[in-house]
Amino acid sequence: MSQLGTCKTSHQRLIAWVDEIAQLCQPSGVHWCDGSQEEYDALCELMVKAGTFTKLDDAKRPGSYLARSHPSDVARVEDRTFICSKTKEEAGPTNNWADPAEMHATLKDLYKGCMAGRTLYVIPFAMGPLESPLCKVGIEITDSPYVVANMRIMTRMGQAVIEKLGTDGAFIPCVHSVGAPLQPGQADVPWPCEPEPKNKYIVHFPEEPSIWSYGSGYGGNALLGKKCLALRIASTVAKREGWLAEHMLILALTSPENKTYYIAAAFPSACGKTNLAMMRPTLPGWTVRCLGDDIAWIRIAEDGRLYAMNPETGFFGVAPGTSEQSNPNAMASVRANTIFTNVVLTPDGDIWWEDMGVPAPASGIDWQGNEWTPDCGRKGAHPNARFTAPAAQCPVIDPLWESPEGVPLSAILFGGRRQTTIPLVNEAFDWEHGVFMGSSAGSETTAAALGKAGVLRRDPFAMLPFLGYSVVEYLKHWLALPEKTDRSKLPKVFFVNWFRKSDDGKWLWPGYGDNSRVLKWICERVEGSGKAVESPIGFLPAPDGLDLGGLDLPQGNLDQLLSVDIEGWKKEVHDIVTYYEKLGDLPASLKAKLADLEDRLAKAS
Ligand code: SAT
Ligand code: MN
Repeated sequence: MSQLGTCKTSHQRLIAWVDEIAQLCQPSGVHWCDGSQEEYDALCELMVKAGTFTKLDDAKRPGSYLARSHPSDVARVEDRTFICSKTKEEAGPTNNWADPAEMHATLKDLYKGCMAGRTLYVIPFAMGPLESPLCKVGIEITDSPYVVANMRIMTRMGQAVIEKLGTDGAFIPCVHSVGAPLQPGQADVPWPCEPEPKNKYIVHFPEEPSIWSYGSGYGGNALLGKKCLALRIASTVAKREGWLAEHMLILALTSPENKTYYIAAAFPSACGKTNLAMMRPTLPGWTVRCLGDDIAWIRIAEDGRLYAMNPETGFFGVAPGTSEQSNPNAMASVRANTIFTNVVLTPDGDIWWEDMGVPAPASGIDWQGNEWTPDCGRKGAHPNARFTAPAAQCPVIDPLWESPEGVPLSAILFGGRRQTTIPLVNEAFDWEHGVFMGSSAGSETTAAALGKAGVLRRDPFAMLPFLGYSVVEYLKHWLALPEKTDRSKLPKVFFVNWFRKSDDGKWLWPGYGDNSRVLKWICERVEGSGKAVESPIGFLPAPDGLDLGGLDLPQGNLDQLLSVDIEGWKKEVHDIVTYYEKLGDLPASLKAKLADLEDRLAKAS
């Protein structure tokens, strides 16, 4: 087996593990990644030759590439995602559980010779700044150069991580294969994968811990630092060690008085975390800076407050819908050095997607590699098409985004896509009520996971697909925070919904930069000055509570956005009751919050 790459380690356990996986997977060579620009460039060139990457025009999109996936491999596969804890109870009522010994046996067969004809890449990566108290090191083995290139953008990767490990540092082993071995002489395809859904596996062994992913090369299925390590495995470690690994953006909001508030927000995939995280406020004098758009690791610091840190170094954002209007800072972030996956290639060597805010090219090549015109009746980009861009390229990246300690949170937001019932914003009565709000959050499904889009599903804390252990234990962990710190130091909790529609299907709220109006009210509530009214579901902005200056919003829209639809909420409660029953043995305090809500709604009608 040939040995490639310049990365050097004297970590014997690591060397032995890589040997063992190489013996199992039988690659044609092993490449230890050093994370350098030269290595990145060489891999990109290799992928251009293989047809995986198309180099974009250097004048239009410097240092950037387009990849097209196999049509079967376009999103996370939740029903092929497994948590293999010792017992089914530990995985809880919302996860696919499989017996660890049986799963190991299945995987051993699957991985036998699975890298034949391919190079095995060893990716040393860190989630979190290397000096952070929460930093975790993973080693991803993969046979996909596309994964290596994406991991270099999304994580701190290469020689520095090997140095941090030294001769015996701890690492989380992550094994990934596209599951497409090559017979001698067999030609490769641009996007190798295992097209059969039932042969894909995204497997977590939380006790070891280790991660095994087979058959997909796309996003969270394959970039194992992201959902697999930084959420599923990290959530189990966090529970044990007393911190939180959350599916949250982190932003800094600065007022005209120059006071900065740090806010974390949990929304499900493809519900606008990236847009909110780097929003350009329409309110004069307010600025938003971005610390992260997807994942927050949160710990209680010495001063008793919750500090949040982004473990990633890039954005893996949804392309369609991203425009100068919806997210100018994302558009600036992807101007160069970006990998685009499943978008349209334009005749002048640039990219395009639906709702990009610029006219569609007269013709192009769609995400499946076919000739495409705007009137052909097909979408040019896949709805879950993505850009992978370095966070450092974001014009409003916060100066503290790489702070090892993280930033102190003033507020936590939950939200989702809800066309009806849920108001624009409401504030929890107290911490436990906030946890109740997070636990019962619902959202209409999106293209980020395979399956039907637009169906309402409960997604507690936007963590349903990302929890490494039982949701019941997870909710207890959140409820226990006031025992670990002074209650008054905890962030205030809010629920937001930018996605309300009128009966005739029109958006009631403009969203995007105008969401700064909601954030301003949230800051005022944190300060104790915001005007609010008490309602059965929490505190709502008073009729004159939101700063709507310069916004031409019909009064009827505002009334719907800020009122409690009692009948709608009764249905909501009914749905939550059914969901809670499915979850089983939930903490009494949460059930009490649900009963209180039911009482208040009954009294209000
Ligand atoms: O594919 S990812 O899991 O990385 C994106 C998402 O669903 O949030
Ligand atoms: Mn996400």
